[in-house]
Parts: sequence; structure tokens; C-alpha cells
Amino acid sequence: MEVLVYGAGALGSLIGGLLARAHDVTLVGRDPHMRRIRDDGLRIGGELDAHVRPRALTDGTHRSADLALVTTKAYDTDAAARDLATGEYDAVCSLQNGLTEERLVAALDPPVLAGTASYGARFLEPGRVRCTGVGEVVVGTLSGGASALATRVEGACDAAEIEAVAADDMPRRRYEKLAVNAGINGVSALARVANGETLTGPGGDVSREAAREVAAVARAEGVDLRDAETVAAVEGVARDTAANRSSMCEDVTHGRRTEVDAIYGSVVERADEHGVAVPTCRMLAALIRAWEVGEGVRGD
Ligand code: KPL
Repeated sequence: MEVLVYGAGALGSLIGGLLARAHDVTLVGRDPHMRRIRDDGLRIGGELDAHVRPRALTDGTHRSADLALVTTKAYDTDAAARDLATGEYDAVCSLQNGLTEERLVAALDPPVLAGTASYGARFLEPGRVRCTGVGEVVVGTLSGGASALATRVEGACDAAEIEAVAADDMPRRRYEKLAVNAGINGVSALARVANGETLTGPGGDVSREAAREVAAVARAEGVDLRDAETVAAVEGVARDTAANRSSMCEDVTHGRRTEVDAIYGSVVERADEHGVAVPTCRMLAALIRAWEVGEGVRGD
């Protein structure tokens, strides 16, 4: 299969690199990472080990592939969609944080699948990423139900020995993933602690409440997500990734813009549409945005 991975940061490079063990992969990312991959290939270390030679480009215009995986930061979704709209793809699948798929649907003709990837990835240096946890890739349609395309993506992942599931309950899984992000990322970023401590430290109640608020928004949107299962999902991810630092914690540590809008912003926006109270997510959104303004890294 020909796969374009748009957004070769840590996770995109890891997933793209693993796919390159079985498929014809093109990564789209930034120099000097792309240049180094062109010169020396991509090295994956940590829990998995590989040295692969995918194509590495700095722009994705006018390409074609069977599948385009979008792995950019959520705030780069519109730019990614503009680039991808100039190419030809049988399907597009987001593996991003936040509810980005609707924006891809609005900008692109091919079918858009929703996806999650729970592999842990860390960027080490140009040309090198570390796998900090073997997880799974889950893909499915935005409206749920069986999908031949999702099954094809699952098969492509299987061929490359990536754990994958074609799920027919993607609406629920999307909200569960959003709840995990809302539960872990804000507290870990504000307290600068690893995922494990987010739930066990003094911020644990804030984390759990943020996750329950996401479940309430999901229910208002017709998605059956119970509070207890949502909190259990957040606790499970925090336990399984205890030593890792969330992407938002990494962003604030390195003085970078965060995905606050895609995570807490979309929760607050949808909550307001349905008249659901989400004071914890609203507060976390405000605090992280205030940090971004102070650092001068907000995009608006
Ligand atoms: O997706 C994540 C992130 O760091 O952005 C996890 C590891 C699930 C924490 O929310």
C-alpha cells in the first residue's frame, strides 16, 4: 500500500516508520528531520527497533497515495487539509488529538476516517525517534458502524506488525480519547508532572472531573459514555504511560504552543451548544491559554 504520513513529528515518524517495514511510505515533515531521513534513513529505538528508508518531504502538495494519515498537531489541521486537497488519496485518516476530523471532512473529498494511536513516541534528534510504549491504532468511521476502508487500514497495519483494530464504535472511542486527553494533559502540563502523577497527585480530582465533563458532553451529543468507564479509561492510560510526559506537558516544557483549543476548546464549545456545564475544562482552557499568551506562542 502507498501511505502518506502528513506530520512527521514524534508519533507520525514512529507510525510512518513502522508502516515502512511493509509499505511504500512518504513522510511529510520539517527539516532538518526530513533531510536526515533522506540522507541516513529513520532510526526507531526504545521498545521497538527499526531502521527504515521512507521518502521524506517538506511539503505534501500534489501527491497521491492509497491512504493519507494525518498526524500533525491539531492546530495545523487546516494547513494540512489545504495541502492534502491538492493531491489524490483513496482515504484520509486522522491520528491526531482533539476532534479534528470534521475539519478534514469539510476540506477534503476522499472519505475521512477517525483514528487514535496509543503508541508512545518521543523525538530524539533529526532522523531518530524512540518508541516509549507499544500501543494500538484504532480506526473507524465518524458515524460508527462497520467500514471496509477501516478494515483495509487495519490490514495494512497488521502487515507492518502494528497492533490495530477496525472499530465500529468510533464515536464513543473518540470521546473516550478526548476525555483521556482532557483528564491528563492539562494537569500534567500545569504541574509539569509525568502522566502517572497526574492522577495520583493533588491534581487527581481535577483530572477525573475534567474527564467526567467530557463524558457529559458526549452524552449530550448522543454518544453513550458513562462517567465510571471514562474515569477508568483515564486512570488506565495514566497507569500504562505512568513514566511518560503528555504532549501538552512536553509543549509547555519546551515553550511551544499547545493543543488546548482542540482538546479543552472543543469540549467547551460543544458543551455551550448543549447547555452542559464544564467548569473544570473551562478553567483548564483559560489557564493554559493564559500561559500561551504569556509565552507569546498563541496562534491568534
Ligand atoms: O495522547 C496523549 C498525549 O500525551 O497527548 C496521552 C498520552 C494519551 C495523554 O493524554
